[in-house]
Amino acid sequence: MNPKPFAFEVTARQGRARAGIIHTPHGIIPTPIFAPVGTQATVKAVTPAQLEELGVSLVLSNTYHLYLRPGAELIAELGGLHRFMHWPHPILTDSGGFQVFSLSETRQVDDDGVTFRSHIDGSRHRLTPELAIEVQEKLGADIIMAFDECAPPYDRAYNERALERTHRWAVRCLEAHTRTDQALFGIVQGGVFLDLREKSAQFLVSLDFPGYAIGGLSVGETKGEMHAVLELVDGILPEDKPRYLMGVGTPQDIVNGILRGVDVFDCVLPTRLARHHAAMTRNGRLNMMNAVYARDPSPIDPQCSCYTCRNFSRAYIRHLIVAREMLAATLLSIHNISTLIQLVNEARDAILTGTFDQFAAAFFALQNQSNV
Ligand code: PRF
Ligand code: ZN
Repeated sequence: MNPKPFAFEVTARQGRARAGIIHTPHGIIPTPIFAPVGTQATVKAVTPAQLEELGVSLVLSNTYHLYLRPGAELIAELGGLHRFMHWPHPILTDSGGFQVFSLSETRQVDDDGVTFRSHIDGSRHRLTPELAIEVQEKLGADIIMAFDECAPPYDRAYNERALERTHRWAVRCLEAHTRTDQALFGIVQGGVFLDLREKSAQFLVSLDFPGYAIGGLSVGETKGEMHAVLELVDGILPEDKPRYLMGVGTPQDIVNGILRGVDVFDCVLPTRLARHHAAMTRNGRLNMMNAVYARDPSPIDPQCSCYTCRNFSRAYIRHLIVAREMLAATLLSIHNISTLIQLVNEARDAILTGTFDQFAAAFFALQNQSNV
């Protein structure tokens, strides 16, 4: 038993890649890990029992959405988020900063916080670092996030201002945070500007967070710029703390992130693509509505061991989509999440056995093949 409610150990390394274990009050998270997103306290179309069968060890949820509906007090009254959504394993909540900026049309940022209108009913709200922490304490996730401002990646002046604000907010989040059974992660920002990223990482390291997220990536910058930021930040963040790359989730980005020292990923991609009839495989996406699958008896991906691929044909899944049956979204979500879980599991095994270089080379060779 680990005496501390939250701890991280690195168990193997290969180059910058690391395999490790995050200990939380609701169980362990082996890393590298992919966390599916349950924005509204549900991973869309998938039950917790199905997530368990998939081997999911961490689910992400959103402060912004749950604060607006049904409200943090209600969730606290019903025993907290784990109990409310019947997910007794680790949960991470995002702070709401990013969602206010991406979902709410009218919003005003000032040094104290953000005023915005609800995307649900247009009502006016104000989120501050203190309130973001208060809400996350009521929800009760194992890992909670600092309240940050994610600026457009190429706007230098905006990034400078947003960074100062994000840093002051990080200090206020630490001061507001009282629950000792939750780990509060700081978020590195700074757009594509390496000097700002360096400043941000160094400042947050000086505050000694139990873990660090890298925000403001996968928001329109190039892959090369994302990799440069990850490499820079990898050299500054402490090796004995987990690193979380927020909102990143294509198979390619995940392998590239692991290669550059990232431990945790989350993304809506597998579940969102599933609702748009797309199946993710390691060498590309398949549109399962395509008529070529009408009589295809094979599974989506013959290499995949998920519940969907073990039991259902492409023809059946196409039929469900064409007939507008809800099970289509469930079976595709299961397969897509499983693809990413199997990917990080194999990456972890490869790091543990010292074969990650070969694993990554084989993975990228497959990409090149499928693109010709
Ligand atoms: N900040 C927060 N959440 C996020 C991001 C961020 O920059 C991103 C960017 N990819 C996704 N989710 N708080
Ligand atoms: Zn599958």
